[in-house]
Formats: sequence, C-alpha cells, structure tokens
Amino acid sequence: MEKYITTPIYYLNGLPHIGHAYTSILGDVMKKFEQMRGNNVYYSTGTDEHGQKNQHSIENSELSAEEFLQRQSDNFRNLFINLGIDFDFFVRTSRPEHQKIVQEILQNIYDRGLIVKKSYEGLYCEGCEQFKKKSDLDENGHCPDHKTAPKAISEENYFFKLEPYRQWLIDYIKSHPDWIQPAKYANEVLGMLKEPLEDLCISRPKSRVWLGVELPFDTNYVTYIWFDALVNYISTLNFGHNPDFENIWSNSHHLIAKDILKPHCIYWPIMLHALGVAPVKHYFIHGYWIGEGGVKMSKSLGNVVDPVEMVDIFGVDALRFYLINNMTMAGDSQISPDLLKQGYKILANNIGNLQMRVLKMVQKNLNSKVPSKAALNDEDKQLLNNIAKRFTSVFRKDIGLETISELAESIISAGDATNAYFAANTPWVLAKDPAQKDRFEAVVYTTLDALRLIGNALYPIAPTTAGKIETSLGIENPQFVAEFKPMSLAEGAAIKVGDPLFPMIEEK
Ligand code: ME8
Repeated sequence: MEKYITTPIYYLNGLPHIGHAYTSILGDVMKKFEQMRGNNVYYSTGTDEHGQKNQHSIENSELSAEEFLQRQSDNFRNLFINLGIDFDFFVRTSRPEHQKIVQEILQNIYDRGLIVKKSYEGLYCEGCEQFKKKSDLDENGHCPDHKTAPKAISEENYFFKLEPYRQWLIDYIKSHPDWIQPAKYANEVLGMLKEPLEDLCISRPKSRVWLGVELPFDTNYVTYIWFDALVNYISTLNFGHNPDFENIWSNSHHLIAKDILKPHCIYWPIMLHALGVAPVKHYFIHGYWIGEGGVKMSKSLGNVVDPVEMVDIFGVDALRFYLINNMTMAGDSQISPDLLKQGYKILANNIGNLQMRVLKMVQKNLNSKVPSKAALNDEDKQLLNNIAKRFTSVFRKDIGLETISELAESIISAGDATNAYFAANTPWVLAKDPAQKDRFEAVVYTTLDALRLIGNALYPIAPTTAGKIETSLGIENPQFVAEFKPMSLAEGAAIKVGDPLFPMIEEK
C-alpha cells in the first residue's frame, strides 16, 4: 500500500533550526519504518515561499526575490539531505505548477459563490500570518506566540465562509477519534469550534503584499499565505490532473507541531470539504523543542541549538536518535549541547562499546568468525526471543508518534538487556578456559545475534549506524525488513572490526 507523509513547509525568513530538522527527520523515520514493513511511502517536505514575513526578509536583503528564495530554500534542502532525510519531493510554493493549482482551486470555489468581497478591519500578526481576535491576545494585547502587538489593518478583501462547515467538522472529529493524534489536540480543536467561525480572509492587496499567488479573479490581490501553503499537500500530488490522486490521498498523514493546529485542523479540512475532497487520514502533532531548563530558545539567551553545529559534534545518527528518543508525548522537550552529549553517551555505552568489545573478542579468540550457535542454552535463547518479540510487536503497530518513540525505547532496552547478559556471563573469563569453549561461543553468538536484531530495528532512526552494525557482523549488503528472527546470524561469517560507532567526542 502506498502511504503519503508530509511535513509543514517552512518559512524562509531564517535559517533552518532544530525544530524544522526534527519534523523532517521524524517524517523520514516514519518513511523508513513503513518501508521496512513493506509499504511504499511518498514523502514530501519543503519550503513556504510567499507571504509578508518572507517578503520583509527579501526587502531587507540585497538579493532579488528569486535569488533570496533559492538561497534560503537550498539551506533547508541541503540540511535535510545532510541529515539523511530521504524525501521524494521537495516542495517550493514558488513552483509554477503549484501556483496554477492554487488558482484553479480558488476559481472553483469562487465560481460556486463561496467567496465574497467586503471591507474588513482587524488585528494582523505578521509572525503568525493570521488575523487575531482580541481574545487571542495576552494581557498586554500581544500575540502570545510572537510577543508582538498585532497591527490594526483596514482593507477590502475576499473572504471564504467557514461557519457553514463548523458542525460538519465537529461531527467529523467526534466520529474519527484517531484523526488528530494525540487526542488532547483534538480536544483543543473542538474547543476552538465552540464559537462561530469568522470568515477566512483569503486575499491580500498587492499594495501590501506582492509575494504571493495572484487571485485568478482579481489581479489586484494575491492569495493569503495559508490558503496557498496548505494547498501544497495536494498540489504535490498534482491535484485535478492526477487520476490516481484519491488513491494516495486516502492514505495521507500530516506531521506538524502544535503551533499550526488551527490552519491545519480547521481551515484545511474545510477547504477540502468545499472542494469535495476527504480530509487527510491522520494528523500527528508533536510538541516543541525548548532549551535546557525549560526556557524558550532565543538568540538573545544564546541557547539556540543549531542542527548544523550539532551534526559537526555528534554526527547525524546521534542527533536523530536524541530527537526521536527525547520528544515527550506529554508536552515540550528540552535540548542543549549538554543534553545531546548525555544522549550520545547513552548510545556509546549501550550499543557502541558492546559492539566493539564483542567484535574484538571474536577477532582475538575466534579467528574473526561468527561462532557456532549449537550450544545456546535457555537463557541465551530467551534473551534473543525476548528482543525479537519486542521489536516484532513494535513493527506491527501503525505509524504514529507513540510507535516511533516506543521504537527508540525498545532499542535502548534491548541494549540494556544485552549488556546485562554480557556482564553476567563474563565471556572474557570463559575465553581463557578451554573447557568452557562451547559456553564461550554460545555467549558470543548470542551477543552478536542480539546486536544484529538491534541494528535492524535501529535502521529507521539511525540508518548509517544500522548499516555499520550489520556489516560488522559479516552481513553483506544488509536489507532492512521488519523481520526479527532470532538466532539467524550466519555461523562462520567474517566479522569486521571497524571504527567505533560512537567515538569519544573531543571537548570543544
Ligand atoms: O508555520 N520545536 O512555517 P514555520 C518543534 N510555513 N518543532 C518546531 C519548532 C520547535 N521549537 N519550531 C518549528 C510555518 N518547528 C508555515 C507552515 S504548512 C502548510 C505551512 C517545526 O517555518 C514544526 O513542524 O514557522 C512547526 O509546525 C513548523 O516547524 C513551523 O515552521
């Protein structure tokens, strides 16, 4: 079955930060997880290239709009490639094909009388690219997310009526309890739907915003950024021109953080409903990365975690593992170079050291060959069966945030169990006693086979490390599939002692 996974498309007014890296890594982990289960996945991520926020950054740069957007978008694309993210499509909303589909959709709903023109006065937060109600603001009259006062704006604009769809949306949420995950965000959306919905302003006069998709029915206006950006999810599938659209859309999954709940879970399903298209199949909504100690990351506090710097210090796989292992379902999660270092040490101690120790033993005592499994006893078999059973059960679950964090957790606990087994069986003592040869071989085989299972499960999160583990065990061209058959490491295979998986980090 083909699945479609998307991330938000990111604004280009700054460099990609750890939050952007996280959502796009998460999508990649989900893609690899599904591929191991035998499912095809089409995965899109990319950049949101219109709107007032991007426009101001262009105006403050020395570059033309096209040059600025290209440079900024490439920063994201290149980072994602460096992070091992295997996207199938990199969205750029400046792409003419996307703009054409936005215009076709607008014309469709305009022709059906769903858009009206009227004058409007409102408070606009540029950070959110949204009009705000007084009740949305904090006690100082500021946007609670951006801590800035929204601007009072009065202008003629085009509007799309949301209120007629409110009851349909409430009913849809209530009758599809796993549509928005975790469920607390479904409740948050239901809370937003308690009051009548204001008309959505879907245009911006070109006198104020020139960076956008021109309205097909009034060339004095561009399309509101969110109306344009949300359409990316279907323009990527060539909506309106693709006979296979429904097929893949019916298996679509949107990954977003909690900051963009309202446009995604209110505007977007209503837009689709008006077009006669079913909503996305699932939303997976994650919390925010914040600095160590629970403070928001900000340049002035100097606690912004730069993904490029973190990759330089810890490498791609350790960063990916930290992000996946430490995002809590309950709320926000903390990150800092020190916390990443602790996460790195867990990987080094739990998997890296074990792998190196056992491989060196095989090199020294067993002529670099995987030993026989003939003498495995109940304890050995039980360890391998337990690990295999746990991984099998994780890979049987549907993708979702909980499944992916359970995957990370199951890897660490398999590593802990194998380390405890290794320590209790003291193979370094057995190695010295010829009478214990069979026992020695059984303990080494068991440890190597446990590492093989761990390497396989690790693939979605840390693909390069997974490949290194399997190759070090004498498996050539490892194929990563969700099959965890214990005791199937080939006896006699030639192990390879390479560099440590997680070498000591130089103090900077
Ligand atoms: O909202 N922790 O773009 P954006 C976790 N263009 N994730 C974070 C994060 C953090 N601290 N900060 C950002 C936009 N993110 C629109 C989206 S989609 C049709 C249009 C991630 O650049 C997270 O995925 O502000 C969040 O939802 C997204 O970046 C917002 O990116």
